[in-house]
Amino acid sequence: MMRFFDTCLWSLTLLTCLLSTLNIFHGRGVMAFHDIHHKLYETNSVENVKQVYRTGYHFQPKKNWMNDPNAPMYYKGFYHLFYQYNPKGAVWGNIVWGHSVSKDLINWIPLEPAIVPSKPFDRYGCWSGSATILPGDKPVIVYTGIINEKPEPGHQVQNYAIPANYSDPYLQKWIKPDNNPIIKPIHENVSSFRDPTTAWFNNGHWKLIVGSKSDLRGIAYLYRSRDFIKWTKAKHPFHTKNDIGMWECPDFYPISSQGTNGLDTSTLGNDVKYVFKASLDLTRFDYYTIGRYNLVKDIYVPDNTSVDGWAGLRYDYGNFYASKTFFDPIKKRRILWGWANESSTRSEDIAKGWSGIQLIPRKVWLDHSGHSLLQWPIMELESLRGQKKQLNNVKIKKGGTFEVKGINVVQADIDVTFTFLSLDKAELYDEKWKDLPSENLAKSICGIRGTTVQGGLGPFGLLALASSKLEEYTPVFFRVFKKAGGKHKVLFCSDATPSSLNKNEYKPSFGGFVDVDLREKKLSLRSLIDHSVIESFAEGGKTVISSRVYPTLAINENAHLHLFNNGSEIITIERLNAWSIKTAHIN
Ligand SMILES: *[C@@H]1O[C@H](CO)[C@@H](O)[C@H](O)[C@H]1NC(C)=O
Ligand SMILES: *[C@@H]1O[C@H](CO)[C@@H](O)[C@H](O)[C@H]1NC(C)=O
Ligand SMILES: *[C@@H]1O[C@H](CO)[C@@H](O)[C@H](O)[C@H]1NC(C)=O
Ligand SMILES: *[C@@H]1O[C@H](CO)[C@@H](O)[C@H](O)[C@H]1NC(C)=O
Ligand SMILES: *[C@H]1O[C@@H](CO)[C@H](O)[C@@H](O)[C@@H]1NC(C)=O
Repeated sequence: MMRFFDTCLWSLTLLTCLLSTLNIFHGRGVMAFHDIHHKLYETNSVENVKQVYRTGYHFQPKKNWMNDPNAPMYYKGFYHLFYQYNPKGAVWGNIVWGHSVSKDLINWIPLEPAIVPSKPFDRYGCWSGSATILPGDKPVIVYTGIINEKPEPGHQVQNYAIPANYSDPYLQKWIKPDNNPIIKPIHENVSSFRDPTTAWFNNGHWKLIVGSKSDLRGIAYLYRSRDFIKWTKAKHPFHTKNDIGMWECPDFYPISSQGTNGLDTSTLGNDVKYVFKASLDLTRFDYYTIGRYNLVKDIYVPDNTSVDGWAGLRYDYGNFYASKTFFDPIKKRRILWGWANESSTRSEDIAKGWSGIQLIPRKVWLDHSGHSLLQWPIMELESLRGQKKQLNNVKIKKGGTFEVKGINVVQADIDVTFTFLSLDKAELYDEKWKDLPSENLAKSICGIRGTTVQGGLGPFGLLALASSKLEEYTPVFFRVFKKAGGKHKVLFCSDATPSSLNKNEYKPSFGGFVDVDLREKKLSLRSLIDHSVIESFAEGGKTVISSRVYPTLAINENAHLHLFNNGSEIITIERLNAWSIKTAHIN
């Protein structure tokens, strides 16, 4: 019964409390409760049911299902975010374009859905798309319309929409002209032909790409237009790769090889490299390569330093999909939006009345190696920082933990630098691991070793959303390995396995490697914690992992935050800055 009281003391409503109690004692989903007390659930508004997992500063609609971010842009003083939205429920379906605007990318004003099925060319759905700002500050959206439910998942075409009133900075009304669709599949697979990108301009043409596949070949088709209305398919795909599956939500943009500023999508130049990203339908991760744009052939060619395939670089090694970038002309940066789906069950999502969040927008730029990207939460987030806790030079021995107190640990921003005296104790990298599937190598090792197998240099890091007796916690940590030949390999994990006593949730041990020079004997970590999401950035954003977690005990005042070390090398918290993050005004 102790648990009952722990859980219930802070409870928003008795119902919330009963729901979590049922979870604890029966290890069953909320649905069990829902089944038995159907009436009770129905008479309560969504606002009262199971809202402990709603985020305080991550974007989400008031209720219902959300997936891909669409057409992010800046227009006349406002940032716009559109998103795939089901206005009728907490599961995927009835897709329209939800719409919100913001002055700072953190606080959002909700508007009416901007694009909804209404015409023959989008009657069965308005799926993902992108915005392009045409000369004269004229935004245009290109999106995928579903014209028939068959063949599954729907017959897809590309349409455009323009603002009804360019003087309205909210861009509330959009017109879908009758000369749509502007791009139709001819030889392409009609049910795998979607998600047009932002267009770029060169050689007298607008160009955009559409994601597709043929059998297992991922394909980005290139289309060209002089007037944005009449589009012609290029002879060669812009990029293609076999044995990979459908490319959803492709994204293509230039990136400066110097500095952290972003570039407008149409920028070409000597100091410019390019990023190509695809969301892989089969693995459900966003992969990117860094490469060149061959202007003669009008094709993208990844650098030989970028792995092009399932084992390639990911923006994020956790819950992160269908991302999209845009160029912010005000702060001259490129900003990345990504969707994090729920790791709870469908019936739990229905019971809580919502599903899906957008992660904090990230600034992206090229690492000085030129081989990978760096990502960092936009600086505007810092305006929500409240109470602060600082630590310096705290040493943690093997098996030790150190609790960070004095901030609101369920809505927090933690920035910490770990140091150690030597690399000598790093544990040996097991050569047998070469037999693990390469696209999931880091994740597998995080799962095999976790935090409970004690190591040499690591595991060390944070125990986020921890309950008082560590019945639940989400560790975010490093483990350093020594390979034959003396090279080191740094593993970064965000392990949802111990995060919740609820047995129904998806609790993966997400992981990625961090390409870092350890000569300074330092590793840094920043984590954004927000009730049911933990977004973690290793080494200034070289490797990022977002995890969705649903503790049953470690909620609100009952949650704790610890630093820990489970390796024989003593770890020093050289510096820790931690802040409570205030609740943003979101929709
Ligand atoms: C267009 O938007 C402006 C600014 O919001 C508004 O003043 C004007 O009335 C709108 N025009 C129409 C035709 O709705
Ligand atoms: C076309 O796409 C559909 C939907 O994913 C798939 O079932 C079908 O096999 C695809 N056809 C080819 C030739 O790839
Ligand atoms: C990779 O490409 C660079 C030039 O872009 C070239 O100098 C280098 O030899 C290539 N490496 C391999 C292994 O092909
Ligand atoms: C550290 O390792 C010990 C021994 O395996 C284990 O009991 C303990 O739970 C570990 N600590 C963490 C935070 O996982
Ligand atoms: C998010 O949910 C989990 C658990 O159901 C699935 O395993 C993932 O594939 C899914 N991710 C996406 C991008 O849909």
